[in-house]
Amino acid sequence: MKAVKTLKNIFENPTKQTLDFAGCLFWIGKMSNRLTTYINTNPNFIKENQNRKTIDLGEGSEIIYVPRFVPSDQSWKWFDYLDKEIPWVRPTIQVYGRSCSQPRDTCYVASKGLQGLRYSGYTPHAYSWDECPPLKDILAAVHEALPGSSFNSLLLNKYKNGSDYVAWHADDEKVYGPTPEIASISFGCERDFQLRRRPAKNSSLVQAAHEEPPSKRIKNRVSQNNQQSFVLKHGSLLVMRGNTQRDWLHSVPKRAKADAVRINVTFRHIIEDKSG
Ligand SMILES: O=C(O)CCC(=O)C(=O)O
Ligand SMILES: [Mn+2]
Repeated sequence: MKAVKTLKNIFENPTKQTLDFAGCLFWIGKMSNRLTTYINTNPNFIKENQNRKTIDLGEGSEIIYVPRFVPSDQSWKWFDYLDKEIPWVRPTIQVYGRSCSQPRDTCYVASKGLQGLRYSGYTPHAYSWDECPPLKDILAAVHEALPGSSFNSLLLNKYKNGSDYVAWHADDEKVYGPTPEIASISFGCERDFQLRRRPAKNSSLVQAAHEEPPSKRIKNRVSQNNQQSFVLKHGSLLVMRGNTQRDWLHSVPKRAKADAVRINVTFRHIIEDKSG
């Protein structure tokens, strides 16, 4: 009863301290609302607070992995859009001189006026960003997370189940320049993403191995430094940068247990063709 009387008194005859305290509470409430809105809408903030891992692969190669880059609900909305609305194709490609069906669906989007992309004997049709508006939102989120990036093209992949895959390769096409940054977001079924170092005859690492005593050489051979593996989660972001395409290969291997669709969007920057 006494407490009720005291509260009544405070409301009816507020002192300056009481008013300051109330103002302070109001301000904290307002800031906390703003913070909640910011966290929910700003992917960059999400990135900074969602366990962003940077993996130094050595010799100027680097991977960034953010397991929960896009919140799950938003990721499912984008998954549904991509699954239903993208004009997927399964092209015929050339591998070691033989024609075969690419073991996953694909689509290509690029800004106007860029030089065309060609890989494995296949030249994909370039759709425009305006033909697939949600891709512009995903692109904006990636740009915000990676200051200084300026992606102007996008290769999309759809793996219908664990029998679809991408074989060991590097995205080292000339159009991407010598040290491309490639940002990849995954939606849907989790899949393994593997990296392995390319054998480089003249690399300083190989030379160093030769100079080491035999005991150390054996240790190096069994170490995992030449391989990396990630489970690419729904809504995750993986970035390859620096010399990764020069010195490493990557793949998404077949997985019998992967029984659902995975969609992957990989943003890249195509350099301007100054030759003509
Ligand atoms: O699906 C992935 O995560 C990788 C795809 C890929 O390496 C590529 O499209 O070049
Ligand atoms: Mn690739």
